[in-house]
Amino acid sequence: MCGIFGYVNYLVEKKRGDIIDIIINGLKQLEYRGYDSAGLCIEGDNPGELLLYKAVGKVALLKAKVDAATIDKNKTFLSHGGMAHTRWATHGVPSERNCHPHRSDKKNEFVVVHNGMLTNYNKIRTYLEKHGYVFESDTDTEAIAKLLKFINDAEPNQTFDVLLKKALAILEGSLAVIVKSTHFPEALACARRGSPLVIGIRAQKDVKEVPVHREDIELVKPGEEDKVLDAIEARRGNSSTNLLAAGGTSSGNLLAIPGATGGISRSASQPDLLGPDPNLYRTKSTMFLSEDDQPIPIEFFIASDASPIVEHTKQVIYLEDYDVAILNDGELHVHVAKPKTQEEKIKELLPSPPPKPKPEPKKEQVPKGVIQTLELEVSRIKKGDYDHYMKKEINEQPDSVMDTMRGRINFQEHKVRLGGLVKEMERLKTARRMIFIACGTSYHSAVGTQALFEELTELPCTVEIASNFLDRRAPIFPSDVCVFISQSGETKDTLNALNFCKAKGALCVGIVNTVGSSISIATHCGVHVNAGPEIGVASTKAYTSQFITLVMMALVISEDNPKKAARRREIIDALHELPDQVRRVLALDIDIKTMSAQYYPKERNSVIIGRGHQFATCLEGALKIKEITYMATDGVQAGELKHGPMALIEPALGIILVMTDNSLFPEAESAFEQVRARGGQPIILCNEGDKRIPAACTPIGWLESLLPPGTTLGQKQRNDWMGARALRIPKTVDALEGILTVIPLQLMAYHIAVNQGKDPDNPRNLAKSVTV
Ligand code: UD2
Ligand code: GLU
Repeated sequence: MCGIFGYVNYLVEKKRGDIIDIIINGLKQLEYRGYDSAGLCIEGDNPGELLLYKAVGKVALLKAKVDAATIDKNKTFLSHGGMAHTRWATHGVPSERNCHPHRSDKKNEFVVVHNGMLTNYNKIRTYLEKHGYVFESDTDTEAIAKLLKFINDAEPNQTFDVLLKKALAILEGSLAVIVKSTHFPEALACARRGSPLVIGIRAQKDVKEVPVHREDIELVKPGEEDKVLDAIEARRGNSSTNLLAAGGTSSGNLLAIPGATGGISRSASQPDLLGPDPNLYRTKSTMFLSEDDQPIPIEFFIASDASPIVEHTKQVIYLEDYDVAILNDGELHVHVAKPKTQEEKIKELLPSPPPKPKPEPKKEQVPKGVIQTLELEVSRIKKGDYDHYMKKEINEQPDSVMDTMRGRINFQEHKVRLGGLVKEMERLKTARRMIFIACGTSYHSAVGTQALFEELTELPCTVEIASNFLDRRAPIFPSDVCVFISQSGETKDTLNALNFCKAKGALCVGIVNTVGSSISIATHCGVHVNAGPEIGVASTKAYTSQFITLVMMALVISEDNPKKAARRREIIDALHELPDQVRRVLALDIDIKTMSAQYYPKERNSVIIGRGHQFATCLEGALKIKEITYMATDGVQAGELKHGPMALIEPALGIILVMTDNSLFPEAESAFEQVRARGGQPIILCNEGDKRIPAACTPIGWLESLLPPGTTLGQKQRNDWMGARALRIPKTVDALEGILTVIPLQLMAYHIAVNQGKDPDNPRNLAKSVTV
């Protein structure tokens, strides 16, 4: 995740210094999205000239660099387009070399800022390098700039939107981009697929809608990049016309965009710009003209979220996935460049049904192309619809778990590839034992995957708390693999343990979220978990991503063992389902909120009980509750109940019992009986549809939803149901249950803290990364 900001003024005279201020101020407000490095692109003194500035670290350092630059800050521009980026590295360490904007060549023919991750950029890079394109950074982003130039070199004179759409069809992964080009000196192009982008509009006239063009595209199939690039290369020198606009839709042309109209015109008003789809929301091209048909002065603000835009304008348009927006000559045109879904393709083959009346758009749906008015406060926008970063990050998990697996798992072929481990695979596969070393939440991710490592690698696997490991100066040998897990990659105890193990000759592997962090650099090899920046002090999405990374690592190390093939397949299939299942778990939020209020109106000691794969969830859930609610909470191994913790059980104790559907269910059931026999009133965490869960374990919210409209449960009935409740989550393979079972506990901790008036983002006495 990173922040991108763009600013365009058209017929609004601005000094260069003012333009820089607008862009830098905008970028500063996006710094929470990443601050590895910052960069800026503005127009130079000569037509088509672009100036780039870059600095490692925060936006303030970029500002200092631009302030010191010998450029005329008083030069005025009637029209100008500039853009900037604050980076959270995913590809290539934080450094000036990897800082955005990235360019196609020394002449800056195409300059790009990008938020997201491309998974096939290496293939594109290799191809382009073979064809003489010289890369200057280690980033994935640079491939976009080089690819645009490659397409343009092969077929010059294409419109900006067509060029961008062709590049997007080849690129795989997530992106939000802004592109500037010397070939389109007055234009700025942006596109979104998977990462957010919003455009603010400030004009002297009330612009209510913008033109939308629909063009279907065919995405290049994975593995066919070279074929498509060859096809483009073959056109080099052949034609100076735009094959696409000329209707080149031969089946061999994977980039064909049937019905494309060739994009926007460089003149301000051209009536026939709209794409061929008659059902799309339409606007008149006069929308950017005054009553006497003159172009209106206008400014556009493009950003990763609306927070830096609201101070300039409240009129915004949110781009959707597959949108390409072209800002040119004071106009904004949105091109919807979408691949057809299987369903749409099938529909086309069927005889057309009688036309249905067009459904009214739902109240909350904004028709495409319509400009919305922001009514939110800035602080709210940064956190999206959430009051706290913690809640936002919990809710980001369907995406973050996907990002962790992106480009690493081939679900069709049941193959996992962790690029970061390839060079040490031999040592990993021949290790004598594996030791996982970490602190806090990261430690729990190792506890949660220890059993799977033991099962798949058939090696002794131990899990260590870094400080305790160091206290003991435990024996370490060159045949050991030591795995260091840390969200920030800066955790001091973990780093010290790493130095200790390195000195003993062990292979040191890092599992970190932050590219370029000390642990990432000091380890021999490792895997970035790619969960995106985590701001909430209590780790949530980093935990589930660490968990998945460790699962993938176990799958990779055991790939040669035929005895494990079926199990590996089962797990890979289950990983495929995971993002959607995470979404379903998040839908329990309302029940969890109600339960938290009923169960924890005020402070109450708690235990979370489970066993097997679930023990890590108990530890991590208890840590979440401790961290942000300050209630004494313990994660208890169900097998240990009778060896002490049972003494705590009484009606006043908060109890959460994990009873998921796996081979240890009978043991969990026995723990339930023991707890109930002593008056305990547990909340049960179990699987959807599991009929063995006692009938009384039903969430009140669900029960109430069954009542006739207008009726509610009486207090007595409520109390009767209070004894035990169940939260039902989707079923997955046992080794992955910990990812789904932890989420209700993250939500529970969050709601308890909020109910009790505590700030979950700033728990007392804690800091995000412990570097001392
Ligand atoms: C890497 C590259 C990516 C691209 C891709 C091609 C980065 C951040 N990622 O993504 O640019 O080349 O490969 O497939 O540049 N590492 C450590 N310790 C750690 C974490 C990582 O040494 O704690 C090393 C790792 O061994 C590798 C590099 O950092 O050499 C990148 O790791 P990754 O997990 O980002 O690797 P991958 O293949 O997903
Ligand atoms: N993948 C790009 C990079 O590493 C963009 C990352 C971001 O979204 O900040 O530079």
